[in-house]
Amino acid sequence: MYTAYLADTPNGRKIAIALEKLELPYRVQSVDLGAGEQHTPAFLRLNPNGKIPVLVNDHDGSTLFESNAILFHLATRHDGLIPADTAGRDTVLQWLFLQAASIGPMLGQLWWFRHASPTPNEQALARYTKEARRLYDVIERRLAVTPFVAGDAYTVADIACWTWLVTHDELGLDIGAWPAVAAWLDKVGARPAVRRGLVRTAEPAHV
Ligand SMILES: N[C@@H](CCC(=O)N[C@@H](CS)C(=O)NCC(=O)O)C(=O)O
Repeated sequence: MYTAYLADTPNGRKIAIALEKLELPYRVQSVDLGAGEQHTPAFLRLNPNGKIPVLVNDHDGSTLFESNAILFHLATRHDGLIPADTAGRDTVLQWLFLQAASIGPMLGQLWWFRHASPTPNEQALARYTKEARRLYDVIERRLAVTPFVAGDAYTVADIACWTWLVTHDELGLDIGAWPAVAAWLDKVGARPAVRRGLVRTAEPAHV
């Protein structure tokens, strides 16, 4: 049994989607980011970085933070979300790092300057819109040659990228500019485990 400390955000949604796909038992512990629960001493003991998600293995008490580290951990211990061969795993890691290092931070900044900044900042909006568009271009080029982000099979790299790239409307980006990404977003979004994971993340109080 796992306890997943989550909020209904792109990085939180990843974990429930993976746990659903792997059919692992877990409970969602909702973290109220608006109330600052991620900064409490109890939470900082789980993640000194003060961010969700965190996954606790209730069996041995071990904890993991960083969403893509959690995805990789789960995928390498259970069948179904990563290739068995080392070259295939390298490719998955490559896309997981790109998501964590670029897609998450750039789209996250764009969201903040559009929806949370107390003062308008046209330069920041222009900069992060340009960089977000460039990253959609990167995934468009990739999906023009492979059906999934890391190659022929659906992997944790798709989960990591999907929860972010699916937020295009909130970011003011017209997905029509990226037809391969749009088709992949629909294809991944229709997967039953993705739908279940989104429900579990959105309604943690009920589970
Ligand atoms: N690189 C981290 C980023 C985690 C992250 O930014 N989490 C956000 C929610 S998506 C958060 O906890 N924000 C609250 C805060 O920064 O105070 C990961 O992939 O887990």
